[in-house]
Amino acid sequence: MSEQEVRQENVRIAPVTPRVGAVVEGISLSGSLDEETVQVIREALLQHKVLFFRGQQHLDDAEQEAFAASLGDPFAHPTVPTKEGTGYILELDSHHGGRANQWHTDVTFLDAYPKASILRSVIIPETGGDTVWANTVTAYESLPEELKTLAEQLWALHSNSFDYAVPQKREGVTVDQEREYRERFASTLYETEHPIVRVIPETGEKAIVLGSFARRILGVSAPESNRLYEIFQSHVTSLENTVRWRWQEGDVVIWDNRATQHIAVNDYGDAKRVVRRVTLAGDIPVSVDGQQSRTRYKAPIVPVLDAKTV
Ligand SMILES: O=C(O)CCC(=O)C(=O)O
Ligand SMILES: [Fe+2]
Repeated sequence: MSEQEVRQENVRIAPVTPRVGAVVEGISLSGSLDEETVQVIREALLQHKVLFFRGQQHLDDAEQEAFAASLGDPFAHPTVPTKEGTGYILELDSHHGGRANQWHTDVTFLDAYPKASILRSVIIPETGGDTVWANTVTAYESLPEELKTLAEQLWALHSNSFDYAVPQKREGVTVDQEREYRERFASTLYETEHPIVRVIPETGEKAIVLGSFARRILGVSAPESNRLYEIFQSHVTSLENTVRWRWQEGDVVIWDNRATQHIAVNDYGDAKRVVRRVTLAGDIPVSVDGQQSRTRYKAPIVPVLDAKTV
């Protein structure tokens, strides 16, 4: 056991990298964990930001939801219907366009976006389909002081809109699958302003809030917005701030969605990959100077998409 590993009765928490991610052994996840064990998970999540649990094949959809309910308040995706027969499960199936192959934090187009996500692997390709997480707190901390000060003053507009004019042919995804996915995802359009740096209430840590739902940095021109985005986002995706997970079926990963971004590597062609997620309700982010995020716009939209645009 390395010095960093922690033993709590039968529970072992071993960091995967110094900055982000830890493997948790000795907990069989369910809806009937005692409060002490749930507290161990909560504290480990605050510390490591991403927790990996192997061998949780015993979980079915209902038990994943029950576990989620013991950790927080399950929260259904605002636009994508939950899997049939479940209250909260979002299924991502590679054969139906479900490939999260851009860096993002879940659902940041809402003001109170989820606090945590719990992802269970169901079908995993023989090779490929890893997921990478980045610690957005260490990303903030890695900025030079001058850029920290700048980031703390900036806000960004986040939206779930797709840019239908931009061709986005994803490997392994047919035109019909892309259409089906986009139509569901953006059935209601949201636009929300978040500070680029939020303060996490429990720890006081500062985290960068960007990722692929961030459309524009406010108060600067579009080219300036693009350049500034690149500067801050490059600290998020810097390899030092990331951890990459090679999935096995039955794995469960929990991430602090306020302190991370993630991306599912789209390197497995048309192989089948299915993962199921439950998110937990979060609170409205607060900037370093105490202002809250705000939703500016919310309306149903009729998507316009034809085969030429995909
Ligand atoms: O497919 C994955 O590994 C990640 C999917 C994702 O972005 C999510 O569940 O929030
Ligand atoms: Fe995600």
